[in-house]
Amino acid sequence: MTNIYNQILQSKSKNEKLLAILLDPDKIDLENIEVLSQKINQSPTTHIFIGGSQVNTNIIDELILKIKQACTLPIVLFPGNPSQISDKADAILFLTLLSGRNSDYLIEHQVNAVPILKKTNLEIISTGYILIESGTETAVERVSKTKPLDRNNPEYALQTAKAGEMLGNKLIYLEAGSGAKLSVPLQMITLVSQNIKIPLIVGGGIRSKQEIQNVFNAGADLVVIGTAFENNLDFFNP
Ligand code: 1GP
Repeated sequence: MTNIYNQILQSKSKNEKLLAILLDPDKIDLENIEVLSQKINQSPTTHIFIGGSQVNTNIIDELILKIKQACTLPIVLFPGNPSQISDKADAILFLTLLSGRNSDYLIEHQVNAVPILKKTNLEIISTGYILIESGTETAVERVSKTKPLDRNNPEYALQTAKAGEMLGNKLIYLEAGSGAKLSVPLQMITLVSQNIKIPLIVGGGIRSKQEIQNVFNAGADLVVIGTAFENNLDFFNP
């Protein structure tokens, strides 16, 4: 059995930063998986996240199996809803949208996911997911029908993250939304990371290697890159 969460904890204790590539199954051409996997293998990526707010295609199983042929990195589901669960992955971020007040994304989808998860051996990692306002409406906001938190109120983001930690979440994910105009403010990342004990994931709108470094320096333990790599497979080239 894998233990991806313990590895994340160990990395955090050693201050080793982690980097996840987010692959949206809707945007991936299965014919290109070999090249994509090769690029990932040549990059500093430590985890592959799979998911999206609204995945329409039904290729998640095939996508994961193809990646696994070419790549040994842990594959973690990052699902927008229970239809995106695949037993071919290694783990799942079992998300609850703490910033929103839509009960579907707070608990309904999670209840519906249980019978599906029971048939898998996925490692389940309880994750408090917090959407931060990022300049324009993002897919998460649209699909979840929730409002993001005020980007100028880091204290409230921290209060929300602390609630997740107290409820037993094992990770906190500060999310600006895929393709976000503005990424999560560094000052907010620092305040949250300094006041929670569990690892902190940050993603959304991070477009350069310098920005990744800034987000790590601010206190993120794991950074997620989706759009920047999707648009340019050579993103990580020196
Ligand atoms: C989205 O945080 C991830 O859930 C990645 O966002 O596509 O903007 O990199 P980007």
